[in-house]
Amino acid sequence: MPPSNTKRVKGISIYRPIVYGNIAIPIDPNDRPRGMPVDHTHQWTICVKGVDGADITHFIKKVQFRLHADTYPNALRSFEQPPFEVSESGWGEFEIQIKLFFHPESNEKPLTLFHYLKLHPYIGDPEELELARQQRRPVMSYLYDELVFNEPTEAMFEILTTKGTVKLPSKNKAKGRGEFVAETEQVELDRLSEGLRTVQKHIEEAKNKLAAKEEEIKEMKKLLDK
Ligand code: SLL
Repeated sequence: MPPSNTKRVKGISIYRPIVYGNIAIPIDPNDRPRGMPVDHTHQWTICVKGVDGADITHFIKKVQFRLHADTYPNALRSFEQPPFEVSESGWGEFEIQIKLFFHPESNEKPLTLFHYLKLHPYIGDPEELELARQQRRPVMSYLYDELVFNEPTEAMFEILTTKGTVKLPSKNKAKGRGEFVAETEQVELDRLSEGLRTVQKHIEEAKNKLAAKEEEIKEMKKLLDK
């Protein structure tokens, strides 16, 4: 019998990390991309993706981004394949509704997330912010989140535990459900802390790079002042 789309696996939650948000790059007025309206100040991309390029297509079927309908034509942008992202240009910040659709096996309703498109740097040392603006540094606003499949359907449990990066050793197949679940949870925990460590490492590396660049800028400024 194929695993059920309705019967749920009791007492278990499966987490899957995602990252969503935007990067915005200020347009150089002296090097404006051809055909771009003169009032557009930024090019930006909003996306939903897995951590470290991890596949999310085995649980996400479709992603819809709802842009500012008064100013963007075809404000609803849908994607059924990765990359789940919209690249646009514009002049203003606004809230983007992101709707995630799951595969029918999951029997889950779509999930709506909100992301405020960020174009401008606001927080930080005023001098640094001014410098960031002058140098047209890219602005980023991303969020790490975890989707929780609470008591997933048997079919979704099967998908989540066999597709993507979690591969259960085949010896599990012969076991009773009790042991199977306990081991799966341990695999999940290991995976999550591994994921968290990877994200923390990325943040740390990005911070170090930024600090080094800022140091370079300071040195350059000193030279200029001489
Ligand atoms: C507001 N926050 O509440 C603003 C809306 C909309 C930004 C900002 C459109 C670009 C284009 C654009 O940048 N919209 O005209 O193609 O009023």
